[in-house]
Amino acid sequence: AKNPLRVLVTGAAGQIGYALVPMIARGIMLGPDQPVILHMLDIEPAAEALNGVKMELIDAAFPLLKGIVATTDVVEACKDVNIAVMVGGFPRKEGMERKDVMSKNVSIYKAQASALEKHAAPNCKVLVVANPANTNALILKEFAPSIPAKNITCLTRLDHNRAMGQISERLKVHVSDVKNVIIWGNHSSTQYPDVNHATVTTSKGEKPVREAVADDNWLNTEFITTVQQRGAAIIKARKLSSALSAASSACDHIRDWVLGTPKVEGTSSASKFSSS
Ligand code: NAX
Repeated sequence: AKNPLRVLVTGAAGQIGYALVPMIARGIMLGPDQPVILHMLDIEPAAEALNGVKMELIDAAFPLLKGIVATTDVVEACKDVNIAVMVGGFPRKEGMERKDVMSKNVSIYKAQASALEKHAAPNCKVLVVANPANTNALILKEFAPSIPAKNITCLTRLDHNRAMGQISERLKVHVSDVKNVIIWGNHSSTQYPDVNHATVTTSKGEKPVREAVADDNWLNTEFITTVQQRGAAIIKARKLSSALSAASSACDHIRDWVLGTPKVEGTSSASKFSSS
């Protein structure tokens, strides 16, 4: 049997955390034969809620879940982790300026970077989900210089999956038949979902997406804005931001990174260098 991997989720008492931790414990992130130990970090005001999540994880009796560390102590949370999914952060609140959110997150990410730097397992892989994701990843890289830069990434896979979802809906094909979509740029409304290399498999074989859609106007306008503004559409509908899709995409991101992608399929992952 494989040794368990330690997976850190920060902000684990939040919305995305609540969707993400059971996916990890079920083997969706690292595979059905990979035992895991979950490390969950949140802040003091959320400590009780965090303990509630821990109770539910115990109650779910996951066969792959070999241990749970639920804590508000960043050092304890980072100890020996192999994978770190950084979901916690300070959200932008009404009346706050972008620079205020930035400076709050700079201090959070500085502290968490130092803890990972000192206490994480060598070769720890980091995925930043919390916005501004690219900036938070950059701060993490600056303050955790011993973690190889290539091990620090942030989430664009949700945008990638959203783009594939729109093509699949439009062409009435299954999403797994759409391949090689690319997301360029930041996780924000300035991103460019690129279907120029994408293909779709239908009963008549494989075709470029542009040819199959046969509507450049839609691909160049509505398709792009729908993907760019999907997050806002979810908030409008749910009165809460994307959570299950974000959690699922975070699993896709790590799974493809650790276990590899099928030969012919592309994926999207942002690094701190792709800024807007
Ligand atoms: P929630 O507000 O539900 O959860 C955030 C959690 O983080 C809370 O439990 C909070 O107590 C905790 N937290 C705050 N400061 C912390 C700290 N210093 N250390 C540890 N935990 C801390 O937000 P949720 O909906 O889960 O979203 C989390 C983040 O994901 C947000 O920044 C959001 O903007 C970002 N998103 C990024 C996406 C992407 O594709 N890159 C998409 C989804 C999501 O909007």
